[in-house]
Amino acid sequence: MKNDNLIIKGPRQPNIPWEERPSSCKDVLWRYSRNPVILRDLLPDSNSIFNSAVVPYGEGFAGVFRVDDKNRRMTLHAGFSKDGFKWEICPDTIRFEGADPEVAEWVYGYDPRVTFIDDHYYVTWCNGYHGPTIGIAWTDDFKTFHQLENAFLPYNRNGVLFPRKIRGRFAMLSRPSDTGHTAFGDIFYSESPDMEYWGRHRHVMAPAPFEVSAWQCMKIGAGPVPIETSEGWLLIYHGVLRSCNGYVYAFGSALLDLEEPWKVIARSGQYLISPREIYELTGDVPNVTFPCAALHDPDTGRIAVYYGCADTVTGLAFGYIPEIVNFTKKTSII
Ligand code: BMA
Repeated sequence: MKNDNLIIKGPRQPNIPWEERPSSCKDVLWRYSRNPVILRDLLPDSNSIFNSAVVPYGEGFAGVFRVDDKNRRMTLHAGFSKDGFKWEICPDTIRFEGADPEVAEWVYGYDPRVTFIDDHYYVTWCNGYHGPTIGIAWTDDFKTFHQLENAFLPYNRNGVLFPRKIRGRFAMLSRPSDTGHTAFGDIFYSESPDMEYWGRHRHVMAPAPFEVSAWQCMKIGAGPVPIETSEGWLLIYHGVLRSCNGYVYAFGSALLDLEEPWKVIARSGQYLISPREIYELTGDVPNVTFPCAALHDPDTGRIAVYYGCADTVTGLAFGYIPEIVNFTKKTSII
């Protein structure tokens, strides 16, 4: 591993899913040889399982999964795994408790993220309330989920919490948008004293100019929970290219200032992963790689990224954080 001086924060996780880089591979991230790791029909009624979030939990891992059912409704399910490869996903949808009745009515939910902050697991997801916005709930056991207020007015997507308070407040990235598959989208930063009232909004990043980095030229959105390093918050984010044959979703990386995360230190001009394998190129929505979670081990620098493939199945990719940090700086377009 290069960049031996990098300090990576977070609890030790020597048991994250892992496979070494194949000798033939020169890429910064490499795919799990047995992808997809979660198949579309893991549940009897599932049409697809993708864009999902996992975290270390107990002796193994837990997560919140985006399951589109055979009515093609977008639902959220809890799941558990001993090794991060083989998942047991609960057949019943998550029932959120405790919210004000006005926001508690379930319409749809998708693209969850899970963040452990202080002593709770917080779930954020794209929540239907007169259009998509960011729902928030917390859980301690992935059985009972306590729903809070939606963070923002619609329309908003890709709400991702930082894993600790910043300058004394909860912090979140999000992507204001509109009701459809918009042809625009910048990442913003917001903070909250209590997980309910969000403000002090700051602009983080806009899509890149087409001639500079085309994979991220139409819209961008935060992916997994940012990882704290001595060089800044490592953010993996998706970007969209509009091709003559439709949208292409790839992902790359950025480094954000630790105390003022709306300040971008570096931003990869190259993608880390772009659709290439058959399960990324073909499915309900072709040409989509969409990361929503990553597990990492600070001691070894290993990272395992979970990403949705073609809006149908879930894939895993592996890498070393110091190499991703170097790549971000080396290919930076800032
Ligand atoms: C985005 C979201 C994602 C989806 C992607 C590609 O706008 O809806 O859930 O993976 O489009 O269809």
